[in-house]
Amino acid sequence: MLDQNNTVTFSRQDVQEMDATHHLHPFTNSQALNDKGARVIDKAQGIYVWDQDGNKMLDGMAGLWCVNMGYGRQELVDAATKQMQQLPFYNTFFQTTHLPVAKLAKEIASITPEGLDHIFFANSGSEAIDTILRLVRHHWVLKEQPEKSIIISRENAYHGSTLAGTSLGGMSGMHKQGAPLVPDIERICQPYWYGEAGDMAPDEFGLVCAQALEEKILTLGAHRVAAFIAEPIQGAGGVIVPPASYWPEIQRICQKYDILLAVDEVICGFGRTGGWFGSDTFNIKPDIISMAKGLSSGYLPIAAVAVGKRISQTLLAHDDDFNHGYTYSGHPVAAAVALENIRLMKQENIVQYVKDDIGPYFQKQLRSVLENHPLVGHIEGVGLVAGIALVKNKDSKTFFGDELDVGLICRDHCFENGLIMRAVDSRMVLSPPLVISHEEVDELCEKARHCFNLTLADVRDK
Ligand code: PXG
Repeated sequence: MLDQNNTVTFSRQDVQEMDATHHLHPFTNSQALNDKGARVIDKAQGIYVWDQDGNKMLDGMAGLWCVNMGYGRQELVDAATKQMQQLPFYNTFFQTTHLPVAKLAKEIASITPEGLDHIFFANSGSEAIDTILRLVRHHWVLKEQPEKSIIISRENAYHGSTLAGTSLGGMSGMHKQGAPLVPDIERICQPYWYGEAGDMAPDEFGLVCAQALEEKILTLGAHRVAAFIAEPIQGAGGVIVPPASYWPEIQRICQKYDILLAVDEVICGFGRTGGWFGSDTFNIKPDIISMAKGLSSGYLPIAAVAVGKRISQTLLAHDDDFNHGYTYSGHPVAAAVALENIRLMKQENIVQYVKDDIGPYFQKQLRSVLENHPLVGHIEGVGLVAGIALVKNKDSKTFFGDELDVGLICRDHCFENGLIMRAVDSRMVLSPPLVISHEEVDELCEKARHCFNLTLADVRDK
């Protein structure tokens, strides 16, 4: 079709047809999607997105946990344009560098936890995780302890979907596909207090879960364990916030047995929890961290691994190559956008805003508007991330059975009623742009309550 200016326009049906015929979506049942037709997202501004039918939706997920500074930031567009004109691409492999990547490495080193002052670049969180896996194992080989190769992670963790990410993650649905997985990976329980603690108090349960790491290390032998990897708060697992006792005990155990502590900051990084990193919020002292998503507010793909002194000194002490890297490691345009994104975050004092102002307000409003709803069993969260457990009976803490996907029912009501919320089984999760205002938080909570009512009407007698 042609519009008045003789340019080709596409209807929603055109887009859906091309999509159904040729596009394989991530984490999607393509058959079911093609019967229904994908929702076509057309434009975005601030914390809102519009579909091609003109429906406006409050994006309670910041895209996919990433558009931290909100949509439509002209400064980020300008940074990309300028860098594309100056130098659209050059690699960083063969003893070359460029200003944006060098500046970004310095900038990241200045905001990461103490000692993490060498930065390796990648394009996605999954690639950053692969980098961590290879780097920590390589570290122990260089230290002449090659038998220290096992990495311990957690059930229900998400560390991306490359083979290393899938293997380190704790998602059983992923493990079944594309196996065999990477060897020498072991898992321990997750610190999911509301769902799995029984009668234990939060701090008691936090200690039990952390001590599962010690038991695992003792079973395997500390001389065989390279690292422990975990997200500060599990994101894709349903926003699981560990009890306060958990991280200090994990830290103690890693120190005691000389195990590297790798922290996956792909969701928690860049202000989400009210610190630059989740490690700041939980007072974790990691040896290595991954970051992606919020690094560029999702405007371009870029990820990084910040490497602490223990590992970087080992690497730098050896006169040899680290044989690892991606064509687009430190892509100049993505680096320029990330730099501008961090500059904007600082200029707008966004981390402080999440910590002292909008984060506490969001957590308070969620509880005051939603906690007494019959479907809501528990709300947990920190800063601008939250998970809401939907239950069949909140007094007896009875969960819905597998035959009823309450999360998907709720997610569909949200989409139909102008709110984007993600469902992780029966948990609804929220991670809105960090620039959200007080009025927008109120709107989000009211919309969520309305959608919970619609969901309740659907599931009441089931
Ligand atoms: N680590 C963590 C903690 C993540 O949340 C990755 C690594 C991988 O990043 P990339 O950029 O390779 O996707 C992630 C990504 C969801 C969802 O449905 C979550 C993620 C990605 C896609 C979907 O919640 N997190």
